Amino acid sequence: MRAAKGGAHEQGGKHISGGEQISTFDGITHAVNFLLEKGLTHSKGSPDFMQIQFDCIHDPVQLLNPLGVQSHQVESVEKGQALARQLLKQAGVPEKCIEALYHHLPGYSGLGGAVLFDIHSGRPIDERGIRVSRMDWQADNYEKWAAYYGKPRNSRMKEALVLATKVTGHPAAVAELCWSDDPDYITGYVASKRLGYRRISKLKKYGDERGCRIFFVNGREDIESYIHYLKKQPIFVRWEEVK
Ligand code: WAQ
Ligand code: MG
Ligand code: MG
Ligand code: MG
Repeated sequence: MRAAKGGAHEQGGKHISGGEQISTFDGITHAVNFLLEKGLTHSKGSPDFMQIQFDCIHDPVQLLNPLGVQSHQVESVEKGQALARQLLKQAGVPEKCIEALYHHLPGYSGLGGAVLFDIHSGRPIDERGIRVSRMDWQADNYEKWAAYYGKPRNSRMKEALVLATKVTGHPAAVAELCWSDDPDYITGYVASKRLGYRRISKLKKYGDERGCRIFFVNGREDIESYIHYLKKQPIFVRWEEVK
């Protein structure tokens, strides 16, 4: 699902909301209703464009363990942003590349997708915004995980953790940097295979509608196959219960 206001995204409309699920055939009504509701009741406003697409998945669904979650409480946006840069460095993103990204960032808001950034050249690979799809976490398994770790059952963190687990679950991925474009949500994260999902309590000010979703990649890997993986490879996040 993707929803925008002022026309479709490609006609310059403002991105309002998006979402993706993997469903059985019998679950399609429920999934479509969930996504419709999500797009219609968003803090960024009411959309005047929405597209909900479903297509049949033929490929086997790959299972991935959820990234480990760690939360960092910071006093201010400045401290949150400084921590984000430090974590990106730890994940293997060169400092020069981080500087270059922040230079480009003001132009990336409202895309409704993510920008791939090459850590070697310090340049974006595709600035149109790529939408990751075909990923989910089945409710019963998620509930067990959330109960075990004492995590909130809200769908926002679940969706972000599913996306981050998929995005970092490929050899071309180095790290992800994200905060929401929703004006009422200021917690974001840095994720990588090695560091896990590192939540940072403040990465922007309340009321700000500028979000960020950057996938730092190793441009020496096959990026076309990474993009194909992001868009098409079906993934279920699945937690192995601790007995
Ligand atoms: N593929 C690519 N980019 C996406 C996708 C996707 N499936 N979904 C969202 N984006 C991009 C898009 O540009 C959005 O505008 C931007 O990310 C922000 O999306 O407490 O809620 O859904 O642990 O607003 C992170 C912290 C919350 C959660 C992130 O992002 C937590 C969030 P939003
Ligand atoms: Mg979302
Ligand atoms: Mg679901
Ligand atoms: Mg949003």
